[in-house]
Amino acid sequence: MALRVLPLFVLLAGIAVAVFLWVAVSTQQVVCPQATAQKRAYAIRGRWLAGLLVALLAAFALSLAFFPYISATAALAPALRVPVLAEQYSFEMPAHLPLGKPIIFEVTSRDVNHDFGIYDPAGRLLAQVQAMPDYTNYLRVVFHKPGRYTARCLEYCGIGHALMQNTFTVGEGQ
Ligand SMILES: [Cu+2]
Repeated sequence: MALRVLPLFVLLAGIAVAVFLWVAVSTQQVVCPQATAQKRAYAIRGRWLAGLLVALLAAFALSLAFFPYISATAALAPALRVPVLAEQYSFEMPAHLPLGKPIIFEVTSRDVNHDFGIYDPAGRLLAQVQAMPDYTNYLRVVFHKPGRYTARCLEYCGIGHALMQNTFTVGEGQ
């Protein structure tokens, strides 16, 4: 077995040594002076950087319209402002809200930290925000379906937390 492997090893080792020798001999002469190579490399790097900057600026400009904060800010102006006051263990808020209009809930708390979570008529969580004492959080919502919605507290706030909820209707007119 060892005798059959030996010729193959010698052949492969010979090829490897030949490659090393070829590289060593062929790089004896300086093909390009160091200063010239460096200058050329810096020029290539400069062009790559310029290309990259152009590509990034183009991507930034093209994606600016999809930036979420801009649409959110633009939508703030014409909205109906609805104050919500959370307290142990209820929410003080209107019983009826309009359909299809932007609403900004101004959510705060009278006592401890609560959470104002809005569930649609199918029981899915639509939006939520913290209700904090001495601080107002703004929650923008547009209701697209009429029906009975439920606001639930989503942060443990005391012994009655599990019962802390309120319902309101969404429909035409307000
Ligand atoms: Cu709670």
